[in-house]
Amino acid sequence: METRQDNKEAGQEKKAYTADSITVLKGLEAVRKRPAMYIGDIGERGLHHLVYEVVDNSIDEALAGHCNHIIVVMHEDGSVSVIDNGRGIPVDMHPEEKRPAVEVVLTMLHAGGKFDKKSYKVSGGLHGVGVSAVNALSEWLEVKIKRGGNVYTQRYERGRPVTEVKTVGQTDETGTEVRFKPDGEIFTTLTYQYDILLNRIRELAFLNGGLKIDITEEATGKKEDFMFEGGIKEFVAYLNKGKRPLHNDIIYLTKEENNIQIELAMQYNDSYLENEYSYVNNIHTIEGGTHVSGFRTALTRVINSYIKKANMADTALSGDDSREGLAVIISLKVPEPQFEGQTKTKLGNSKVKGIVDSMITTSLAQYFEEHPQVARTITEKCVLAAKAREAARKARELTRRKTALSSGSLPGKLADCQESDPAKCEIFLVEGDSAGGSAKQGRMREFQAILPLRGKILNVEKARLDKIFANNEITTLIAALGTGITDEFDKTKLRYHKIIVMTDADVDGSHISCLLLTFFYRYMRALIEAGHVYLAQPPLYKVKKGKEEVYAYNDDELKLVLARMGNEVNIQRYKGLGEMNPEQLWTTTMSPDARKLVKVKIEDAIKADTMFSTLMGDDVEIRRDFIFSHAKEVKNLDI
Ligand code: 0RA
Repeated sequence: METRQDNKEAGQEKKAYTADSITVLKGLEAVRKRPAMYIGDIGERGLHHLVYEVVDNSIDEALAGHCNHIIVVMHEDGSVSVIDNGRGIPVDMHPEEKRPAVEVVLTMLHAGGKFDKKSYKVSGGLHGVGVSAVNALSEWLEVKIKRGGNVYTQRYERGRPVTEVKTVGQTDETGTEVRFKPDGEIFTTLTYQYDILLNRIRELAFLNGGLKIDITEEATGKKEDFMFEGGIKEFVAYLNKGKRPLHNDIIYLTKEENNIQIELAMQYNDSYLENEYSYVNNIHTIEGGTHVSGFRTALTRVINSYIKKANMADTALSGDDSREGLAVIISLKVPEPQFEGQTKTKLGNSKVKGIVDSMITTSLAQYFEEHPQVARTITEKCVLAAKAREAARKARELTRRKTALSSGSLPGKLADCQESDPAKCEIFLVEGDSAGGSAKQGRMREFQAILPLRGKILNVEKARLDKIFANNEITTLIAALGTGITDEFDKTKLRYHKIIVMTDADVDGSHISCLLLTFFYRYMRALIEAGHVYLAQPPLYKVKKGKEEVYAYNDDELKLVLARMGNEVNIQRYKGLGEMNPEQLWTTTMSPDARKLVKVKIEDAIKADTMFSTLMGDDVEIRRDFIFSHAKEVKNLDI
């Protein structure tokens, strides 16, 4: 094992191998041994997380008021630079550690906490592990600091310093530049995706109004810079882009109380679904939490009290009614956030609910008073939503009598399985009647059910409940699954514990998968959370040589197969499931022994949903990338 002393061969001054530095190495060693514990995973997500971690440090510097520009550069060698114009990490001797402060910051876990500035850092969990974790997981890392008139550099390899802190020049600027190359010994993929970084950077720029963030990809010359003077107000405008806002003014409320900073921006549009994004310390709280429930309670209360005062309705509105067509961003800065839930993205601090509730109640009521026209428009929309909900309930009762939503009889198109224990049952949602036919012939009827879905499925983003209940494909699906939806939804009635979406590996197929995921996310979210929803992975190619037939599920696999089988092979590219006969469909895609399934995670569903909302618009390419990039993810394979 390489030690600090070994470095003297590389021209380094010999340093005492003190107890302290042993502790340091042990800390970084722990990160290298269990990287997933520190950065989530060692795949694409963890890889990108390294960048966020370094950017977070620069954002902290910005939050402290010392930095207004951050630059992210994706280099051709696979390394990434994060450059800021903050104060620069201190380089003077750390009195206790007897090493330059920068070395302490880069080699000690949570060293940031030793300085006064990390009050908004997240303790544990996803973020806030510190730049030292990035250092530990990098093949190399170089830091360049401009501070006190000088330019300093230092290099690390796999977390260990391999040079001293050197003075390399003079400057009158200040700032920090961290360039690192993720370690191939740790990560299963080393390729950064411009779009993934871009989306997070845009989000960070929205959340930190006035901060300029640039991103450049050297290999392609792609470049984008963001600066939103209006912060989350502009975020809401962005969410409502392409929709028709009901009022021009974007409501913006902010307050600081008990060291908790609350910021909220909202605007209604004429659609039927809500777009609610919540953040705590710049972390997307996907699962919501106390801040979100505080906001929702307050919003419903203020709207109901307005409606009552104005005599606009006889009965009180539900929370759903008050949020129909609402685009809202809630962003909090909380000193010691507790994150809970499956993905550790649910805020747990109980006192936050009351603080947010009372802050929103007071300021929104005041806003309504000062903007009577806006208040009127919003509350009228909510009253309409309540009426529509009532109409939907009636439509649903009608549908129920007509189809068999709850009578226990199943739709005719469904080829059900014989097994009655849901835990052993699977249902394949298959695109098109012809593939549906093959699937019916190829399946194991003991435990596999087939539901062919024809044509375009209703985009639930654009439809109100009464329309949803009038859509054949959707009602069939609901009837087959057995759970019901909305207030009737009952997870325990689920008839199949594996719901497998099986579509062609083309643009239309991705589109249908996304629509289905959007539907599950909006109306059967608990099924995704419980891990019941999967994407089937049909092969893209069949390679034949003589009698040998091999399937390849993506281009990388095809390359491997071709390398092994050599020349004179016959390659068939599958354009759709329909090109496979029942037996091939079984062996490649349906048989539990051979198939690859990707379990849909809540974030995936959110992404699918978002694509139909606004963040990605109607860009088919991105949708396809989404499905295909997930098809490559190996770690969630359930074979
Ligand atoms: C410790 C103390 C100070 C600043 C920083 C760390 C710091 C860290 C990073 C990481 C990326 N960019 C950064 N910028 C600053 C305070 C320094 C002072 O008091 O002058």
